[in-house]
Amino acid sequence: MLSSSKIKAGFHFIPCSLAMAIAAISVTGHAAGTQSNHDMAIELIEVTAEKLQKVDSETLLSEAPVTRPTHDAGELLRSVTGMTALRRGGRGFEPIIRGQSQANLNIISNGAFNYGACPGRMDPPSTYVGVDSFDSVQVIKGHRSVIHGSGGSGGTLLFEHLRPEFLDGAIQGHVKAGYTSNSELQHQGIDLAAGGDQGYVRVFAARKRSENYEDGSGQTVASAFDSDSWGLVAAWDITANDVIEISHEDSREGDVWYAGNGMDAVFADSRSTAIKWTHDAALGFIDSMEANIYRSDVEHLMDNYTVRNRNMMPNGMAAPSASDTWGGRFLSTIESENSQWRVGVDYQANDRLATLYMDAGKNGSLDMLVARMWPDVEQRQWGVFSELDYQLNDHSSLRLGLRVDDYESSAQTANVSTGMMGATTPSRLYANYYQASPERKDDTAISAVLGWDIELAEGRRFNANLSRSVRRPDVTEQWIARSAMGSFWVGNPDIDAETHHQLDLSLQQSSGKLEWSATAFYNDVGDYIEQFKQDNATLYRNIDAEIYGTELDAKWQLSSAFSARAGVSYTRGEGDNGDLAQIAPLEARINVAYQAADWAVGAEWLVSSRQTHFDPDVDVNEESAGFGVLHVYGHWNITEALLLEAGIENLSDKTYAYHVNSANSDPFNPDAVRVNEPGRQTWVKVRYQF
Ligand SMILES: [Cu+2]
Repeated sequence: MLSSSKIKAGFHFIPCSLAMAIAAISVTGHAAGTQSNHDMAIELIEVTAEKLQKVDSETLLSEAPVTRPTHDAGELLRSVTGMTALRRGGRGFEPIIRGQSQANLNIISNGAFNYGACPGRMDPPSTYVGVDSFDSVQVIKGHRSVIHGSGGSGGTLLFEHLRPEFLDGAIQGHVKAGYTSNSELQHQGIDLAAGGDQGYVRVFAARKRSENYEDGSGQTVASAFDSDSWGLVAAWDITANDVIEISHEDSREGDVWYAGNGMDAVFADSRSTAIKWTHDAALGFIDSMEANIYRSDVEHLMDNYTVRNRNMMPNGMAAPSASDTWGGRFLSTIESENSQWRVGVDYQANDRLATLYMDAGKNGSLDMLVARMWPDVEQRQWGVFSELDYQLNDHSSLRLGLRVDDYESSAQTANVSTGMMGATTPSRLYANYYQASPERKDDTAISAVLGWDIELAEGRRFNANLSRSVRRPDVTEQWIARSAMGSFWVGNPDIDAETHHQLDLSLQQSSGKLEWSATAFYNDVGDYIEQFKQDNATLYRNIDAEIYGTELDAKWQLSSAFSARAGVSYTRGEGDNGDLAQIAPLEARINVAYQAADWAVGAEWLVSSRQTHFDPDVDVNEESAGFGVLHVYGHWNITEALLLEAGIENLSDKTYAYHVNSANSDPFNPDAVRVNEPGRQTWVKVRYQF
C-alpha cells in the first residue's frame, strides 16, 4: 500500500499561522490526483515560513528556500537549482527549467491552463499567477508524469490553493504590506477565509505599484508596473464524499515598462475561473475521482507611445491581442494493496488573436491594419492517459505512464488581406518563406514515462526516469505573420512537434547532518523548434538537438541553529547549428542561516560563471560575464501574529545580468538586450495574522 507520506504535497507558500494546519492537510488531503514522490516535486518555502514546516525526511531535499520578496511567479522560480528566469522588466519573467522554457513548460493554477496574450512574451502564463495567494506550488523538473496535460517536456508548475482548517474560529486571514527601495515598490495584500466543516469561502486581493529601478551603475532600467489582483475560492461539501470547489482569479496590470521589448504594455488583464468536483469514495472498481473545467481569458494591449513615447515618428504602432483558453480533465484513481493507478482524459482549447496597427497621430484610433500577427489561431487538444505506480517490494517502486494526444491547429484569417499598409496576407508570408499553405494541421502524439525508485539504504534513494514527451508548436512558432517596415517574423505552418526522449538519474541522501542529492539528465530532442534569422526575417525550423546537464544540492545542519545549503547546476544545449539559445551557464547558490526561537538571519551568495555558449540569432551576440552577488535577509516574529521581514538584495551594488536575456522572442526589438538586475535595494515586509 502506498503510504500517505508518499503523497507529495507541494511547497508551502503560506500564511504563517495556517502553515501547520495546511501542512497537515496537504500531506493527506489530495484525494485524487495524488502524486507519488517519483515526481520529486520541489517545495518552494518562504524562509520565514520554513521553521513552521513539519520536515519530512523523504522530501527535505526538495525544498528551495525563497529568501527575497518576489512579485512574479516566474521570478520566484529563480530560487530552485537548475531553474532560472529571464527578465524583460519588472514583470513578465520567463521561467526556464534545465534549458527549456515557454511552450515546453506546463503551468497550471487551480487546474487551469492559461496562455499569455502577447506575441512578444511580455506576459508568460506565470505572470498571471497571483503568487501571494497560492498555498502550494509544486515544481516538477522534466517529464515525470503524464497526468498534467500534453507536452511539459521541460517541467510542470502546479499552483494550488489548499483548504484552510478552521481551528480557532470561523474567520481567519492576514493582512500584509511591503516596500522595496530602489524601485519604490509598494505592496499591500489581504486574505480572508470564513467557514467551517461544511465548506468555506476565501477572498484575497493584492495591490502593487512599482517605479523603475536602477542597476548597480545607477542606470535606470525600464521596469515600472501597476498590478492589481483579487480572487475567490469557495468549497462546499455536498455529501460526505463529494466536494465542489469554485475558484476565480482576476488580475489587472497597467503601465508596464519593458526594458527588453520594443513596446510597453498599456494593460494586460486576465480572468480565470475553475470548478472542480472530487468524489472521494469507491464507485464500482474506481476508488476516487475528480473532474474539473476551467476558462482563462487574457486581453493585452501594447504600443510604443502610451506608456512612453518611444519613437519620434508622428505615427505610433499598437498591437491589441487576446488569448482565450478553456478545458478540463477527468481523473479516476484505482488503488490496490501495492498500486495506485490513475486513468483519465483531458481537453484543452486555445484561441489567439493579435493584430498590429499603425496609429496615425498616436491618438488611440488604430487607423491602419498592418499585420495579422496571430491570424485568429485555434488550437485544440484531446488526451487520454493512464499512469500506474506499483510498489515492487518494501524498497522499490515502478511508474508506468502512457498518454495519447490528438492536436489540431488552424489560422482562421490567414487568407484575409491586411489592407493598405501590409498589403499581404499571412498565407502569402507562409508561402514565401516555407512554400507552406495555411490549412488545418493535425497530429497525434504518444508520450510515456518509465520510472524506478529504490531505497538503497536508510535515507538513501536512487531514482531513474525515462520519458518520451511531445510538445506541439506554439502559436507563434507555427502561425505568426508579421510584415512591417521591411522586417518579417513568420511562423512555419509545417513545423513539426518537438519530441523529447529524456533520461534522468538521481541519487539522494535524506538523513543525517549532511543531506544531498545529485542528478544527471540527458535529453535527445527530435525536431527541436529553432528560431533563426534569414536576411531581415525571423523564422522557425526543426533541427536535432541534445540537452544535458547536472544538478547538485546539499544541506548541512551544522548545529540546531546554524544551517547551510548549496546548489550547483550546469546545462548544455547543442543542436545542428551549434549552441542552443537561452541556456544558463554554470551557476551556484550558497545559503547560510542562523535560526533563533523567534528570529532568523541569513545570507545568500549567488555565483554565475560566464557563458561562452550562445546562439547569435537569438541571444546577445557575445559571451556574457560571470557575476557573484550577495543578498542578506532576516525575520522577526514580534508576536505570534505579527511578523517583520527585511533584507538587502545585491549588498555590494553590483551591476549584473543573467545570461538568459529578454531577446529570445521579440522581433519588435531585434537587437538582443540583456536586462540588468536591480542594484542594491532594501526591502521590508510586515504581516499580521488573525
Ligand atoms: Cu505585449
